Amino acid sequence: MTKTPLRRWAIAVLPSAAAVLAAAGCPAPPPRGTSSAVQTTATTRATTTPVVAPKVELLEPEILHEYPHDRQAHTQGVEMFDGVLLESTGQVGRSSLRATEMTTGRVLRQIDVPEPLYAMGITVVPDVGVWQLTWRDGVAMLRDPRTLAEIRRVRYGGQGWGACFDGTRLITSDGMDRLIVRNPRTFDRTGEIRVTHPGSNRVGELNELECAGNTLWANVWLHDQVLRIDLPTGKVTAVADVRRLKKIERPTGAEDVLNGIAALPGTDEFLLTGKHFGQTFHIRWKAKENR
Ligand SMILES: [Ca+2]
Repeated sequence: MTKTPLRRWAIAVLPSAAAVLAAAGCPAPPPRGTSSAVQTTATTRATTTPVVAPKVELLEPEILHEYPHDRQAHTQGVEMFDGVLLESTGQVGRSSLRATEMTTGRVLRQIDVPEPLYAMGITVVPDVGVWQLTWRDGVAMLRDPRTLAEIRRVRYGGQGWGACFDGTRLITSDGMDRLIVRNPRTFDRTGEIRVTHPGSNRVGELNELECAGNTLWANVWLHDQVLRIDLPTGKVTAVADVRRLKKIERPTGAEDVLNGIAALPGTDEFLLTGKHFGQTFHIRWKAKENR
């Protein structure tokens, strides 16, 4: 999309060398001039009060299958519902909500979102409907997840980027370093979760979301990264490098980036796709290999 971010900050979510060492359990050397007595005391304290360094895993996708995806789709969010892949597409005049067949990409149903609205992320709240956000229009649409028909609209402040439902709470992103918590029935804002990374003070531009239990997956806009975030604490617990998918896709536009994450219920597998991608990748995460 032609987004102009509220803030442009360099995102450095890969852990620092110190964090990597800490994550690997390597103790930092004592400061110069530290006496052996102090070291002994520190060691004793460390024994009685262990400090566990937060571990940030480095992941990458293991591709299991590739399915066709509409290259015309300016993907803003995907989610599985009742065996079909729901997809929201953006841009004014080209926004839509679609129900597609996962393995063929065939569009089973589609509702176009009229101008001037710019559709963004989606998520299904069972027995309520599918919420579809808009970017800067201040409108969220509640739709029937089967017919895709609009049920009602609500107004909200700020921008809308991604959305997911964690079983209790509706969670949305607005391109910053926070997750906004909302009432899943009314869309009313009830709080927020600040996202932090143990190895970096820079996390931002969180975009498409996917909830899976206490874990939330979020891609970082324009950065070929997917973050795994612990919902109770807001801490980043893994950084996934998805540059491999771009090498396969060979995108022609600068904004043709990964922007679709859907968990496959009952598995540890996901679907990943993006703006104007020709494929939807069926993946599971694995430890990143050193190449
Ligand atoms: Ca999603």
